[in-house]
Amino acid sequence: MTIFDDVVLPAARKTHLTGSRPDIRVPMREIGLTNGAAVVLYDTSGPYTDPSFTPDLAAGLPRLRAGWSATPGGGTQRAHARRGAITPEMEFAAIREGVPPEFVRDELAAGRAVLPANVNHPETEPMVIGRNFLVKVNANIGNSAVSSSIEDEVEKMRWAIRWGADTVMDLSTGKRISETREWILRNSPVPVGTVPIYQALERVGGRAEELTWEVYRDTVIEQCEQGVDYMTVHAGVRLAYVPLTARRKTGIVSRGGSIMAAWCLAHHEESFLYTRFRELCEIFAHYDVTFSLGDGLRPGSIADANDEAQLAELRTLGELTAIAAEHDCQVMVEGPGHVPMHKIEENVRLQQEWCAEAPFYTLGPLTTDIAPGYDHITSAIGAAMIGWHGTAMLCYVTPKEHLGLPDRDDVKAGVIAYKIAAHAADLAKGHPGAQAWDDALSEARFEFRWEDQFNLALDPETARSFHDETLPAPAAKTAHFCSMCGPHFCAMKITQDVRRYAEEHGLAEEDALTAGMREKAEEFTRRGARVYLPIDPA
Ligand code: IRN
Ligand code: FE2
Repeated sequence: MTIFDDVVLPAARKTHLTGSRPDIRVPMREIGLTNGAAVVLYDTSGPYTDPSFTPDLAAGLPRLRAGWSATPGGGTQRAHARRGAITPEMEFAAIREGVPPEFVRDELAAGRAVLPANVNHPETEPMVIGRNFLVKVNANIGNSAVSSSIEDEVEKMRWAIRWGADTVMDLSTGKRISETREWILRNSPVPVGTVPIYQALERVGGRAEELTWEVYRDTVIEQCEQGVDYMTVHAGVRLAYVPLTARRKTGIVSRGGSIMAAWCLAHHEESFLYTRFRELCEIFAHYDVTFSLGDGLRPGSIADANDEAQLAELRTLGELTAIAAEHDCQVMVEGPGHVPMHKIEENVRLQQEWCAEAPFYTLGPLTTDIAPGYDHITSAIGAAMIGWHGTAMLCYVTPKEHLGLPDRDDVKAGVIAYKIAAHAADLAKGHPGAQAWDDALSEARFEFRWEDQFNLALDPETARSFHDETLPAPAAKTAHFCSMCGPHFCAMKITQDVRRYAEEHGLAEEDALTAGMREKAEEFTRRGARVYLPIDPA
């Protein structure tokens, strides 16, 4: 993996929208078009895509929020929102979303949205997660005991946000966990999430039964001090629910969930995450770390979707959401997993009902189990649907899911698949402004502005290289066809011909179609009534 290559996207320029004070500078991505127009897009990529920025991993990113008010013990974003205050973080996030800051404040106060921003992560560019905002995408990175280095993980973060990941989670379980996380945090312009039980388990030599509240608490505090913005806590895996998984087809598939289930069984005791939850709330509130209440009992197969174990845990997550609210903690609730399409909507409905509309954050879900190697696709289908029904953030799944640790290409494939799902959901939800991007791309396509079509694409390089595989000549970039249909059968070209014909002959478009059709029919017969014409060298 090379560090800091290919950072700048073609025809993209970093612009900034300034807020009510000069240090609120919100980065946006402006794509310049060949017709002189420009399209401005939400930008997660941080200073890395700014050509004037020289990255220095050891020094870390500029501390954007340093002069802002967030301090340990100074109150969470939710607490500020509840007393009616608009913080610079809220204003920043509002500008990004194109909504009034009051709206962000009200959604945070209601617990319908979260703004994950640990007071010790000044490098982060504030963003908001909630069903009334753009659907967000999380990319998981992190090493395992058998694979990859610190540089690789920092590069994966940078790579994931280049393609549009809104947050990253560092799920490292291997060597040098703290050090890896420190490098990621100091260089991450997006919120960073973790699952602290993984590191706590390392500290007790991988023996789940030796975990204690104290080991866990100290791990959490260390991560809070470093600046982790949100943490997955599997506090809904209660002792009584573990037997509910016994007859499942795939048992417990959550890593954190299985650790806590093992602890509960070994001690035959209620989970310390559940019994000590209020103490945890105090710690989270002090640093403004956002809860991501883990779905430790999520279904791991189509057969187990929406079963008793899953729903019992969800009810408990609702109870914990209410407790966290008493402490002004920000809360998201995690969801599945593997769910067939007809059972997806129920997941959102029950979560919203039982968890006081707290933002839902789901892993996919995979809509079928038959395609290992393609689970970014099986799950992007579910992600699009669940996002449409109101899920606020989608945790990506890469093609390596169930098979191995994702590499650079897998991270890209996963993020792109999930950006498609999230944007499709934004469109279906009628999010104001979401369609402007589609419209700009469609216009470029219809007008054969190939360069614009590439540059507006989620993945410009791939679009361009696919086109150039068959028509690499520069002249083809202005041609009114591509190699899919060839010059004589391009529907868009024919439509344009019809329109021109109508204009020239003073006809309405429909009459032109009829007249044009007649002419085309004659031409067709004249040319020998063959569908596939010999290649026209002209
Ligand atoms: C998201 C929704 N449900 C689970 N997730 C993510 O799955 C969670 O945030 C974490 O990044 C990852 C692994 O969690 P488990 O397997 O420990 O539950
Ligand atoms: Fe799975």
